[in-house]
Amino acid sequence: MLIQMKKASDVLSSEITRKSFYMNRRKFIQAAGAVSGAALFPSIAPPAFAASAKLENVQKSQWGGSLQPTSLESIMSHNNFYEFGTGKSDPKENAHTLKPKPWTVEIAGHAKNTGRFNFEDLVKPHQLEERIYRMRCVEAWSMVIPWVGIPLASLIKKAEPTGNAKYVAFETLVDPKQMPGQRGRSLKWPYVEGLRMDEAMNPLTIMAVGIYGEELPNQNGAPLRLVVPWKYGFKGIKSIVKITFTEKEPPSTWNKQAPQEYGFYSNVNPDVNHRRWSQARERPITGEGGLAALFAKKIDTLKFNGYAEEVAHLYQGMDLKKFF
Ligand SMILES: Nc1nc2c(c(=O)[nH]1)N[C@H]1C(S)=C(S)[C@@H](COP(=O)(O)O)O[C@H]1N2
Ligand SMILES: [Mo]
Repeated sequence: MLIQMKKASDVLSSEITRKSFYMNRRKFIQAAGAVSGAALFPSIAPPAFAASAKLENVQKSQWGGSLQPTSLESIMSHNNFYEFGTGKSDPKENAHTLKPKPWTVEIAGHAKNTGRFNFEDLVKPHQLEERIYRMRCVEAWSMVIPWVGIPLASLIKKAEPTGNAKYVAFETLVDPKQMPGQRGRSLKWPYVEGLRMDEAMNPLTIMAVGIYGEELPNQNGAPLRLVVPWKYGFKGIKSIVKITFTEKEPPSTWNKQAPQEYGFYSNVNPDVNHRRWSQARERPITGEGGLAALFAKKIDTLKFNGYAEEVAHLYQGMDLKKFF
């Protein structure tokens, strides 16, 4: 998200290593840790790059097989997560203080099966799937991310919402000890987001628990975050602790922050510009190296981020310039 225009250096700083290099380095760190204790190697084992756990029994899906995923290094290095600072590299530097285990999620509001659930109990009944999605940030950069997650629809069905449930609201953890950015007032805490029920039930919408076949890195929203690929990235709320079924449209953080710039819907739309910049094109971040990324050719942004076939029907008859 953006209060000011992005600097070119923001992109440059994230393009350092390719995935293969990163993987090898991590294997080395694991080996070093196993033999002699990682503490002996503090300079090569920053906490943000600690090994995460492989996810078992992940099914491939029909989505995104032809897209070329962004390098894991870039996905983990160029983030928006204001709970850890407002800079793109702040989450990588600071998110090691987040403790995603143990984790509980409260289900509340208009549903039969409300209560507080262990993260594992919430996720276990559902089939994990890989979904390779293009993600488009409102700042006009994009990445292709191989998520692992479960359809939000299957989680919602388990909760058994009542007829009064018209929207789903989400909240991120509030704990300034774990999230140092919350000691400041860059945003109002908790970070909150929401979807209309039919958006939440759309098969494209997932709750992500992993990337590249492993548990989510902290900076990407461990242990559980929302992914809505036809909307701008800021709808993808991270480190969720509460899901509430509501009758009224719930508040969303960036809409509260700057209502003239960010609407509730936030669908990717090249025809509706941000008040301060065009949304017609985007710069894909690939992870192919610093200068290459900086001078990477922009591509046209597609309506609904390329997922019009799956979701355009949700907005039939709505004026998308008004409901932006
Ligand atoms: N809790 C929380 N969730 C958040 C944000 C945030 O600051 N706090 N930033 C959003 C924005 S603006 C984007 S673009 C995406 C970035 O996700 P990524 O860092 O995993 O690519 O997370 C979104 N979810
Ligand atoms: Mo964003």
